[in-house]
Amino acid sequence: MPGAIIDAIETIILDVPTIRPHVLSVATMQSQTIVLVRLMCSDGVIGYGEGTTIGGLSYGAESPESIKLTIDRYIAPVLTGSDARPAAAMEMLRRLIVANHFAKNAVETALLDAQGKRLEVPVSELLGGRLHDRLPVLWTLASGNTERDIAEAEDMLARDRHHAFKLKIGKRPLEEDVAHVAAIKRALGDRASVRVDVNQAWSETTAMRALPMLADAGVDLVEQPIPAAQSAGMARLTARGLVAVMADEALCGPESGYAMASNRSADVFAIKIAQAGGLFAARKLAGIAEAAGISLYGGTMLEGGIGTIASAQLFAGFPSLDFGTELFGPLLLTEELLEEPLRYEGGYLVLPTGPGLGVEPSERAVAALRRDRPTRTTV
Ligand code: MUC
Ligand code: MG
Repeated sequence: MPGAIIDAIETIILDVPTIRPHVLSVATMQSQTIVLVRLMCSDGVIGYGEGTTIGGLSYGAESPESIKLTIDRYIAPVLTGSDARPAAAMEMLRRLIVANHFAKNAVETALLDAQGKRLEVPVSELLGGRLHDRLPVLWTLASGNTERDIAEAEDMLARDRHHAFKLKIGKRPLEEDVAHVAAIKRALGDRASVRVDVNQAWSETTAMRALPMLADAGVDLVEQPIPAAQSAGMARLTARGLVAVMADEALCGPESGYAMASNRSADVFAIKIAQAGGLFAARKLAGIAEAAGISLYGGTMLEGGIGTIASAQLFAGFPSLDFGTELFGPLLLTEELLEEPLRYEGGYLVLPTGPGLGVEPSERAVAALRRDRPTRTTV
């Protein structure tokens, strides 16, 4: 079936302040950097994608600048002049370019947005159809200060915006972190689920000591407590059965998921479209988890509106998301980046119904926040 051709791919870096410092064990974010991808096709359709990471190179192997460079220098020359259908384009990239999952995901998102617009269906329909019209969304408390975190959580509960909270720990000594977590859980009681994300900061010995303390404090979930490469250690922590253990950084596509599932190295998988290398790969990863009886959680790389909705379009097709999602990225930013803001209501993100991603970037915001001129690669 002859179809549209990819005419040009453009990348633009946006720097967007956060509403407060976001303190993780690996970095303190004062702003988020977004690589916006604009993919122009021969039928006039334009698709958008987005690449983000956390704290430059402190979270993973791709930085915003490397995502942009990979797309401009390697991906765009391969794709321009080629079939715009997502599966064909992504298969070509898979064969010609290794790794670079965040860059590939940004481009795949733009391809899917364009294909959905072309066929006049939401991206979720391209993936088989949605099972949910809205997704539960937690909020991350990461101001670095216990009282401020409690006040923030109380405000979220009072406004009925979130009913579950993730705390970023691992930067301070264990006893201090546990005191911080316990104080927040005590203040919130049964009104909210409290989880922690350690972002790989602990040794297995520290994590073994931490699990019973966190279970006693009432924590529901412990995310990536030890380094991503230590899957045997993750299996030993999971086997303790004290509190659910979730893999995040350890999951970089279906193959890593298969290895983790085979060894029961986690109770829960955080599914991130960027880390997996795109929506197709993330869907395969989720399938492995489902087959292994591992629960699903919808993760984020603190994307803006485009990446957040791309994730939501995929997650809306998952039969169950036992631990909900963390698709709150746009709410952490001071600026609105979309023409129409996303709808967050009663602890949920409501999925848009329009074709493609169902959202469009605000050209005014792009003009105001862009770091420099866009780079455009044409046929
Ligand atoms: C991570 O490691 O999960 C997601 C939420 C948040 O606050 O940070 C991210 C990254
Ligand atoms: Mg995490």
